[in-house]
Amino acid sequence: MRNLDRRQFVRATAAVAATGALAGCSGNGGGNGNGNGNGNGNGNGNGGSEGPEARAEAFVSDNEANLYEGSLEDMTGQDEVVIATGAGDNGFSFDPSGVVVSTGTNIVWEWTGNGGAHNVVSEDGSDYEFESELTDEEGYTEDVTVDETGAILYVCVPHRAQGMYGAVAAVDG
Ligand SMILES: [Cu+2]
Repeated sequence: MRNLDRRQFVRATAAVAATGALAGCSGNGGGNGNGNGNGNGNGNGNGGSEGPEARAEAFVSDNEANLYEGSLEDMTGQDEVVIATGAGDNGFSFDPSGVVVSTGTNIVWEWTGNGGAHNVVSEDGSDYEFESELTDEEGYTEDVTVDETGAILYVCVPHRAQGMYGAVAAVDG
């Protein structure tokens, strides 16, 4: 599912009808207060000033994702990409944790059985939204096909504090 939500600002035009002079009596005019109180500053959804790769990189970098070493792994041109879920020495990693794929790729998270129970849950700002089962079953899989360009930004909720984050950037080609 692709989240196309884009914040729209509805401007309350204060149509003050100041022109009714001919009506003689009146005196009361446009008392309508503008009602747009949306002061939220969440910066996503602005028409692509930052592409999927930049957003994916920033996400795993900012969250200090385990096994992320400063650049996304290029796995473009593949029909399917498997991300080990429960990788690394202690089983608290996604491997690869940061990856670039082509649109149309099926992303498969495959549980290793290590590190306890994991899940894969999209975070704010992700263009794809999903939540997997929470399980420790070796060989369990979840998958998402990325049909459009965008970033998948996700976390394993139980191991957030251990740095179990990951990101996928889906690009054309
Ligand atoms: Cu986990």
